[in-house]
Amino acid sequence: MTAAATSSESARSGGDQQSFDFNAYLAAQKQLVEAALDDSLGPERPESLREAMRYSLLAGGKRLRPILCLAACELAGGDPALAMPTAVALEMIHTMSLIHDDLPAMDNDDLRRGRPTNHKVYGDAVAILAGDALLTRAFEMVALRSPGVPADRLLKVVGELSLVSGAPGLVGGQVVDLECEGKEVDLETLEYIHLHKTGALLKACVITGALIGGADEDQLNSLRTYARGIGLAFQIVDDILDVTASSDVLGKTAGKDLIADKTTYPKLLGLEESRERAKTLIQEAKTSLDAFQPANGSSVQAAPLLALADYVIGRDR
Ligand code: GRG
Repeated sequence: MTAAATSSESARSGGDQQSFDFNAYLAAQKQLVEAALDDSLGPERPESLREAMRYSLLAGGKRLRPILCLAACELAGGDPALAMPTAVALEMIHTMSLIHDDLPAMDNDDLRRGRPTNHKVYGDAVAILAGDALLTRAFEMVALRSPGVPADRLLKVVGELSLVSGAPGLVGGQVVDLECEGKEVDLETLEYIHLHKTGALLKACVITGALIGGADEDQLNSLRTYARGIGLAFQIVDDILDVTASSDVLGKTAGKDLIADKTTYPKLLGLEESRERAKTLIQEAKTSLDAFQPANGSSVQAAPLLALADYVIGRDR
């Protein structure tokens, strides 16, 4: 049995979600992910680039994306250890997007994951290139460093990663976000931005994990609904935390949306309605996992993804 599979199973002491120890699960998965991330960047040259890549990739963070990928793989019946290179790839894409998002030409931020942003330490040029190298390394992780996964599944994973990284995903969402700066934005446009900037990558985490685990089309559709719900809810909570939490707790500059007069869910709906909307989305996401419940009503298989949905809404950073 693999290390990744063991940690997930050992978090369950009984047959239902109540007996699933989510904190133990999260801590164990995080530890596995951190080790895999550390392993993913070898003694490559030039040293300056390697240092800049490691600086942001190993700077901490919740590691929600790789953990979602591992959990979806397991839910689909696969060995989560086989999904680890893809989980690492997803965290690399996420980290790349944070490095680029923080650049002066984009959000122009000084603080990320509790430390100075990549460009503040290494300069704009190296920060851009470190992001580029992480993005391309992500594809290498899937195509060249995923032993034991059938090639047809890896090809589908590469397809998902290329869609999410490009115009139909992160880049498209970021461009619309930049174009909307200083303008009145309606709820539909806000949702478009967040489904592309934030939701698309969370969806890719769930779908790639499930593909590696061998999910069928019905299961993938249920997981798409799940991922849409947690993706939007994640961003609503992010907008709420920008107003309610401190920079110390967040590890990034709090209150930036207000200062930049950005359209956010709290700005459009108010704090209370935003919270209600996030709750509804999480409930819908959890319901979509009913397709995975065994006939006896036990939620044992879906326990990690159900608990991760609650985590998305309950998080404080
Ligand atoms: C260059 C191909 C290419 C793409 C980059 C810059 C960009 C295009 C997109 C921006 C995407 C972005 C930064 C979205 C924000 C997503 C978000 C809410 C991030 C915070 O995620 P957390 O809270 O962070 O999970 P940690 O640090 O915990 O991982």
